[in-house]
Amino acid sequence: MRKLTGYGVSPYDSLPTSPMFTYDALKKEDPKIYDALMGEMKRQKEGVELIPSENYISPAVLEVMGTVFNNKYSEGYPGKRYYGGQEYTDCVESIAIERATKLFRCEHANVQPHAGAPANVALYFALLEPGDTVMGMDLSHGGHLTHGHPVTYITKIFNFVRYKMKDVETGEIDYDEMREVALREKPKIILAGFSAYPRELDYAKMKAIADEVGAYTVADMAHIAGMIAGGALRNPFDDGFDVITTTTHKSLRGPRGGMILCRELELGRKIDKSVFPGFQGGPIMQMVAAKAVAFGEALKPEFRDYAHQIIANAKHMADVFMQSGAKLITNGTDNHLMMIDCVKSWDMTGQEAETLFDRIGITLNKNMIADDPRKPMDPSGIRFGTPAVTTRGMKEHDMKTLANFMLKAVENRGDDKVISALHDEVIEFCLRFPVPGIDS
Ligand code: DSN
Repeated sequence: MRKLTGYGVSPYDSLPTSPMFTYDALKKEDPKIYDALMGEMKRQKEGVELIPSENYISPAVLEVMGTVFNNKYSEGYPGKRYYGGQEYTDCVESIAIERATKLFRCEHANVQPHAGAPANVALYFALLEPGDTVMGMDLSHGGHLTHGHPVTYITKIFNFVRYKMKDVETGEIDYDEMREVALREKPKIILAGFSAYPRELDYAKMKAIADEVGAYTVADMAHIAGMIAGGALRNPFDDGFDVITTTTHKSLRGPRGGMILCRELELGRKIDKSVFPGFQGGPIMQMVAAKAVAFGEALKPEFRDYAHQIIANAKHMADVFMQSGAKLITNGTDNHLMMIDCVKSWDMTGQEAETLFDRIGITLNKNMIADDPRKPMDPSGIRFGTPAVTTRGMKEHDMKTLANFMLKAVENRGDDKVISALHDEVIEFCLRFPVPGIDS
């Protein structure tokens, strides 16, 4: 951990802050928090962010998050609020809804969920009765905690059944097994979506199975929302899916938050009631405003280029690792996600690899791999992805440079001198790529 010097003296005073954000008021009022902020800004500038669920928001999104929209309570929805003084909050929420529905080609959007997990919980309560069944991807094959991990409270209320990959070498889902389980268990929701799965799903096949058993189709597209918005990956609504849930801060490059989209307005009314008053209180209006700004950015043509470049970068990086002999889970990627079996590839654990890459300024996360014999706090794999580095303007040849930094670190893991020199090289490399919100 870096040492902060405490009151009034920041070790990061020399850091050039953004021309837009001086943080003068913060520095005067609370030097300890100012110091921590300066440290985080330096970390983000000098490091490589490969955590696939992270990104850098634009100066405009960042700017609106720190505004007086924070001061307003707005329970309800535009035109139907429980407090007065809503002319401007109604304006920003209506714009966010309009842009979200345009971006994802659907009839209804609820932009109030505070994050992805609350969005999923509100969704379950909107569509299910206690005891009803949801069928989602097996957690050990890339699914998400909110898709029914036993540690979550929703599993006390709803029943969760699983589908898996048929072949972990290709990542192909076992759609025959999915159909068998669906016919037997009669789920009310068939859930597509993942947080650690590098391949595309066949939404049409899932929709056909759901139709056979009368289930709703829901896609939790938190990881790939940006690529869907930018036309680089398939939109589940095009295959007739009923609902999409997502976070807004991953590849979609908005503020931290969640959102629920419905293909048809009628289902949207159920979702609205479930989000408020069913589950949440007042929306966090500065985040709703920031969502509106981010969706506006995602509607621009340059966002399409960004979405395609994320995937091009990931594919290139995956190839470099595979050519080096590293074992990538599913032997490649269709989206932004890559996972390496570190035990097989480098004779080290996922935790050891995460710590090693931290030492050279490359941030990623340890992760369970399919049917991992190890435990979540010390799993066999690492997970990483390209949305954040692509935002910084890195292209395919830069992915090769990054992969080579990582491979050199693995090769020289026992040599502190090489690791330290490599860290210097990573910093030098990073400083060539501006960070939105810090450098502009
Ligand atoms: N924490 C997010 C991720 O990293 O994928 C998902 O919840």
